[in-house]
Amino acid sequence: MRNRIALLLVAVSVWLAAPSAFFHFELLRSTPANKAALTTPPARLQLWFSQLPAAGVSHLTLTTGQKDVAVSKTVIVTKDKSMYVDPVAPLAPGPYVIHWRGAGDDGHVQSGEIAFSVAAR
Ligand SMILES: [Cu+2]
Repeated sequence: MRNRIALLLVAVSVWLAAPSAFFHFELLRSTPANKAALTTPPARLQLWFSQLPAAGVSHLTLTTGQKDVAVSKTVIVTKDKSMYVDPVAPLAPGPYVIHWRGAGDDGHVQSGEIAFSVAAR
């Protein structure tokens, strides 16, 4: 009986915790995809999310891993819950990291990284 109650409590707490975990603002996909090895420099870096990125807190930056790389201002696309930046100059061969930061409906700020590389031609 004790074990059954313990099991029930675990089940209930998992169920209660689930919505916040499942309905957070989260990254769904990106172009370039994470770990992509590109043969041509991307003209646009675009990320799609589970919720509309809130203006003000949501943005993208690009680095080589160490140094900042110049990109346009972050543009939020309402109709497909995405945001993007365009590199201001063609990206030289090498490794890159897109750093994203954003929040959706509940205001919890989330962040993450997408790594990709551009091959020498
Ligand atoms: Cu949340």
